[in-house]
Amino acid sequence: MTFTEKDEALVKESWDIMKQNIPEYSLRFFSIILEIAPAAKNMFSFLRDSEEVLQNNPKLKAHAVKVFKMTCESAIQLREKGEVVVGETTLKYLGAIHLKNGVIDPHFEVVKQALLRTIEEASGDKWSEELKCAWSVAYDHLAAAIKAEMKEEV
Ligand code: HEM
Ligand code: ISQ
Repeated sequence: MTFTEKDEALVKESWDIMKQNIPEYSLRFFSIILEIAPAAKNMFSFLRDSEEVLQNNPKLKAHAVKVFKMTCESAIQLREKGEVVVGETTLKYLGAIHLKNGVIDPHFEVVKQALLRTIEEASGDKWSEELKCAWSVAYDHLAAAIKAEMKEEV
């Protein structure tokens, strides 16, 4: 599938909406992950180590934002270059972090569903099949790059 200028615009537009309320959407994103896979909670050090409720967790917010931002950047790259190029060190680092925390392939589907649902809620009547498809494609490319790196680490 080619990633068109329109796809890129769709992704950027919904990211702009999300940016207006980062605390709400990052919390929502994470809550949906835990709804689908409650056991995932123990994987996140910022939850293990703190008694703080999700709402006030600055680390959660910062992490969730990175995930959205990276997916958004991968959309831009897909359109510009036709592939996702994450910096070599970043990718190695992400591969290692996820491997270390016990992330396995099926988890990526959970995070994908949570990401899409968050965007669906955030974008309201702007939500469409096209928008969903654009984010899915961008996410899948990014996820594939991280998964590949995780396999190399073994
Ligand atoms: C950490 C991105 C998929 C679980 C991180 C970090 C980023 C990130 C940026 C923070 C690294 C740091 O700054 O220290 C992504 C992206 C993903 C993805 C872009 C998909 C395309 C997943 C999946 C899981 C997961 C599928 C499984 C539930 C974790 C965990 C950490 C982490 C447990 C460590 C958090 C901590 O304890 O500090 N991820 N991630 N990630 N991610 Fe992901
Ligand atoms: C890290 N990796 C994937 C998804 C996440 C969601 C919220 C916080 C951190 C995350």
